[in-house]
Amino acid sequence: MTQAANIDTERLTGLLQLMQRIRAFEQAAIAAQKEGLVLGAIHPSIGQEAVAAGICTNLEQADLMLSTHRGHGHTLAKGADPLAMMRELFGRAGGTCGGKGGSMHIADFGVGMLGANGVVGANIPIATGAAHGLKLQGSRQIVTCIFGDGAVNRGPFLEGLNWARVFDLPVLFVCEDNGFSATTRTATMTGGAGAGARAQSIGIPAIEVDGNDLMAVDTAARAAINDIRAGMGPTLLHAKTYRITGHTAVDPATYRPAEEVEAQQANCPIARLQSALTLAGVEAARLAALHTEALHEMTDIAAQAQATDWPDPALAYADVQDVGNPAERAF
Ligand SMILES: Cc1ncc(C[n+]2csc(CCOP(=O)(O)OP(=O)(O)O)c2C)c(N)n1
Repeated sequence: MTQAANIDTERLTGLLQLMQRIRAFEQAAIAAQKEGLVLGAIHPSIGQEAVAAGICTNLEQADLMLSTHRGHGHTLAKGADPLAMMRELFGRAGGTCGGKGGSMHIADFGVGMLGANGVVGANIPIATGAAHGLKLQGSRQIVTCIFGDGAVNRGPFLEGLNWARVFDLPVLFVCEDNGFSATTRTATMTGGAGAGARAQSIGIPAIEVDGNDLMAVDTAARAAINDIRAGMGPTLLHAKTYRITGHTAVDPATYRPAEEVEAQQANCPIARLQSALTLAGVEAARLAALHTEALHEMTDIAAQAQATDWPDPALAYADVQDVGNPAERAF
């Protein structure tokens, strides 16, 4: 009650709107996947929206970010255009990567989004390298690197965090811990206490936060980002959350009990922030309108993406790393 009375309702309503837009984008993408419109897999982050919103609201547009195979929310929260993102999922012209990358490779350098990454943990050393570059340039920008709890069990986690500590690099590592590594409970394959404990063993401060509590993520991220920008080197934020949908849009997620998912639906960050805002006096009708507007916006965006041309075949080899005649070499 006390906390609800003191909150900045305008700012938090804006963040609720962002979370609704992220969820609606993914719901539209899931519907499109079922119609066969999406090329390649998509990995929804439904239930995890507070991590994206709570962190990105404290970043500047020039700050850099790297994400995972589950990166739609992070990318939208960083400021990418949802129509360009949807076109990318549909493989169309005007997609963030010209329709060649798909869901797992969305990048938009214009808003500092250096890329989602389908290789688990591979974004960590890339983020560290980007942060090293910023430090050498004397920039005030920082890098945020978001990865899942499964990535903590891969070598690049140790390598990237160690390098970041040794060179005091401006990077916020975020373990977005949804409890699962694809379809396996991460606890069954992780020694010790996981992300935070491992970061601390390397000398990196770690903060654990309820990743379904937007206000808690916002507060923790702001403090960490201020410290990093002030030159204190890396921090790790361990945000505990839950993925309500399956691993991919077509995964029925039979590896977990229905009661667990039901309980988590009530605990979802959107429901929780809505309750807090209602308690603080924001009209229920205003909050409900955010939901409806987001659904309309993203349904319309999916229709626009579907109506967009396919990319010009002449551009097939533009902007790809391989030069010369890759098709010939491949066969
Ligand atoms: C190096 C590598 N190994 C395995 C995979 C297959 N894979 C895709 S997602 C995933 C689980 C990753 O777990 P986590 O980082 O916790 O993310 P989550 O999907 O649970 O959100 C795995 C093993 C991969 N993409 N890359």
